[in-house]
Amino acid sequence: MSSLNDAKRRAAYKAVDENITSESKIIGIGSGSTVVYVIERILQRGNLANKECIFVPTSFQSRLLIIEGGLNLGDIDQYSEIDVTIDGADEVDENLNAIKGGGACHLREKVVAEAAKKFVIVADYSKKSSTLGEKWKQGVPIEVIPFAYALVIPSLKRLGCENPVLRMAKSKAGPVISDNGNLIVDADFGLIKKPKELLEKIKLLTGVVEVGLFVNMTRMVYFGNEDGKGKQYL
Ligand code: ABF
Repeated sequence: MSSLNDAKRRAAYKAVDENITSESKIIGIGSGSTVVYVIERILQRGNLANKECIFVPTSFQSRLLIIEGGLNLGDIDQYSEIDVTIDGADEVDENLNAIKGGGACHLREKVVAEAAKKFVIVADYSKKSSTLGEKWKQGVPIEVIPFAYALVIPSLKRLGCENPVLRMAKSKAGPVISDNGNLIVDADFGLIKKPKELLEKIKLLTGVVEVGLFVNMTRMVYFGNEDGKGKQYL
């Protein structure tokens, strides 16, 4: 089996080649390491092809990728009708539902995904599962307003998560703060057989801003399998 980086690159290249056409003018750019290869492939098309396009970021990281690539940066307020958004994921099940937010960016990612006519995921084959929670063991990422943190923890326990964890910065000096100034709580619910049901329950909790479960949103997933057969779509 090829290396994961080869798979990321293959998934990203194929997703760009098959989904960013001459008709694609407003393009949502996700976050994470696989998306770096999406920008790489877009830049290979050449400036002329990119000149007419506007690229809408989903995070500080993707904003930097767009700027450093010399691409036209667009604001979601100006370009809220996006032709295609390409983003990464932490895990994808056989119905193309995804866990996202390992990078603490899932709120803006979900906004830019929802604004797109077509939402496409690029994720190496290690992210492919039959059921969410099978491989991704860090829990469902949940963005929470700081004021409500102490309320959300017991609420998540009542929903069945034994140990909701406040995501700390690598230095452990303090919590991860999202681009929106909120906290991230990772809540492990084990195997998630009914992602839509769980998403709805968590989303209703007071103080929860957004949940890293992307349900019934994804048109197509590229896993970058060597034989190219990794592509799945609904
Ligand atoms: C972002 O990229 C996040 O939603 C997700 O957690 C992460 C996946 O990162 P990578 O592409 O590096 O695996 O889309």
